[in-house]
Amino acid sequence: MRSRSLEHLLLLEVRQPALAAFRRDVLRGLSASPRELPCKYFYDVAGSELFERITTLDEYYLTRTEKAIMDRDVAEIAALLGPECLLVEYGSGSSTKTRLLLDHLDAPTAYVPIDVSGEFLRWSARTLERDYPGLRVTPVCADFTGPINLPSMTSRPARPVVYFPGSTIGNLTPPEAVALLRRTAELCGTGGALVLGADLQKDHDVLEAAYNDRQGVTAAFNRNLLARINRELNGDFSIEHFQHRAFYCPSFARIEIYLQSTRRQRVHIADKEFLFLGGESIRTEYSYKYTLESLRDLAQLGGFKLERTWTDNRGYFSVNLLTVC
Ligand code: SAH
Ligand code: AVI
Repeated sequence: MRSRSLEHLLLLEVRQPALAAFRRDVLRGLSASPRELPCKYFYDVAGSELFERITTLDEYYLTRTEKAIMDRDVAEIAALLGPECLLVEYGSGSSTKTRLLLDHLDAPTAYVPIDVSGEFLRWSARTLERDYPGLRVTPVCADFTGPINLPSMTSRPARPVVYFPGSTIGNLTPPEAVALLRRTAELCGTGGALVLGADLQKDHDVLEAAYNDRQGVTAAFNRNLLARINRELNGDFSIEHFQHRAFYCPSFARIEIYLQSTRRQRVHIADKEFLFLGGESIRTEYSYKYTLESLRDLAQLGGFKLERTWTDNRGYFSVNLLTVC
């Protein structure tokens, strides 16, 4: 009983600064012109579960295609990574594709999944620990765009290999992606490696369908951000009066996702009031689409060399092995 309430106090201590940062970022983003909200806040438990449903949709080819590449090529990828690496994953979510890597890696020293969605992360880590009894799993609830302190857990010097699947890199702007790669190169050290999943440019209709599914799951995922603000920050968004909009912008090679106000309305959060005109939008996400060329440039700017790329036969998605220069 006593240890449960201690755990509760510890969780509160972790959550208070996170809640303050959420409030600060939301107020700042809604005061900006044009309005925007950081996409990392999609992922509370409800958001992570909605994302898992997205991965199963007919239109959302990304997860299926990346998994098919991994199914086919994981043995080769794991052999190139070598023995006894410390596997770190950015934006691990349900860690589903990670299992393929773990099944093939030669004696990984530990697995460190990093994700902002704390409760979902702890659940995924527990499930993985149960299924891989010999593996040390140390979840870290953190923003991978900030400083990353790896837990020290082995007496031998760790050789970190970073796994960053799902094309979550695409949710960063190119300068943010370069900055993340530079910090990752530092974390891995010379000879270190990054396995990066990145979605590729393709027919615009295929791209737009993936973010406008017929069942409306992506719309629910997008709107959940407003529900989360209502729940955690005591906001009063009238969620049914915001509609999901997603389209491909070829000049930036990115899907842009918005919540558009369907009428003139006022919203209150903390002690602030925001007036939305009919048709006014909040940008909630970018999802950049790469080419093999732009991936090579990104790798180089980020302090890596693009060693190998594996793609599916339609050229929809890529899994890339980058090594620190
Ligand atoms: N890797 C999984 C999940 C991708 S969804 C897959 O390939 O299917 C994106 C994941 O990244 C979510 O779990 C989300 O919570 C996490 N995430 C998004 N932005 C993040 C950030 N800035 N720092 C840490 N985790 C983040
Ligand atoms: C996590 N990330 C790569 C997804 C994407 O495709 O950009 C998030 C997403 N947004 C809407 N649908 C899926």
